[in-house]
Amino acid sequence: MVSISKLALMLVASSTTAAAFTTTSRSSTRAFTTARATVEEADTSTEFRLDKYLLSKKDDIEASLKASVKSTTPQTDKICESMDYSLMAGGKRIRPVLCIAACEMFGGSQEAAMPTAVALEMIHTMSLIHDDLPSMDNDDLRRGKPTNHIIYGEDVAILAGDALLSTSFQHVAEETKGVSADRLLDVIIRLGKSVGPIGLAGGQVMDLECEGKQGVTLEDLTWIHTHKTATLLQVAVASGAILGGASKEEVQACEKFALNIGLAFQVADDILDVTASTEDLGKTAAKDLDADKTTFPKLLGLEESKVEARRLIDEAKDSLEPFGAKAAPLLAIADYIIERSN
Ligand code: GRG
Repeated sequence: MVSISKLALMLVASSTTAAAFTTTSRSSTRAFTTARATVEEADTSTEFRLDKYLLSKKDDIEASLKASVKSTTPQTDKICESMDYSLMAGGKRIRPVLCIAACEMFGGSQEAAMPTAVALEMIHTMSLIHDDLPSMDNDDLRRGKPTNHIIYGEDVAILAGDALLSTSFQHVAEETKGVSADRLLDVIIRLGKSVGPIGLAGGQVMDLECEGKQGVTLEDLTWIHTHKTATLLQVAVASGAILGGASKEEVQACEKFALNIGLAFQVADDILDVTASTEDLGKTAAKDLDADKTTFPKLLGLEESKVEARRLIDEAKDSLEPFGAKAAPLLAIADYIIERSN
């Protein structure tokens, strides 16, 4: 059988132009606590304390997210409240942390990466708001809270997602300091691609088309999740690397790492959908079964999915070997991605 990571590499190569990739909960406290619990169990085998690392980033990320959406006139109070509601609803903040960790691996500062880290979380939050809409997954629970459209109505929820998306680009362009214009442009182009037809939107459309369909293959599933899930994690790591001053070859190594952790992230998500409770997940459990979706456990079986997730993470970690001890945060986050409980 062709491995998922090989399939993904082939699919990325065939669905993007050569320039595309080569030129180049319930509350946040709970999410970070979950990471601590997981890592403490693994503490005997690693000297790097991911729990401490995540906690050291948490306050700055949360504060930057909070400051990024502010109503400036009474007329914008409602849309900003709706944007803030979902952005500040908690979540693991994996994408911002990946971006900052990758930037720091190349000697860049957290400050240089933070506007992109915020933008990534805005884009991710937009995708969650839209994913939960009645016309998509039709869910009423996200991050342990009622979904955006349940609180603000479908019309405002759509617009809050749109506004988060456009604000994300404005935020990166306006707030990034101390980075050359060509590196910043590279980051903005990658962010744009990650949301379009060869990113979130394309992955979601293919996902909708496959819902309830028989004969969905591992290749179809890998295409969906490479674009719907892995791409944003890939951009998080690659952007951080670019902002930190990485060379083209170093960015490519980071992309390989991130594609594999992105796919493993989705395999873990599919596993959690059938093994974890709604309470633990902060979103409706067993949703994939109810919607008759093809998932990795459905195609591979639960145990084989766990083996595949571990294999993807091990392969991902190999890509960071050239960076030695400086890769410790990214390596630990990679393990956390498949050991997490929500
Ligand atoms: C409107 C242009 C446009 C695009 C949106 C709806 C959509 C298209 C795409 C769906 C993308 C999606 C929801 C993918 C699932 C990815 C995933 C596994 C999300 C869960 O991420 P976590 O676990 O969530 O990091 P938290 O809540 O911790 O942040």
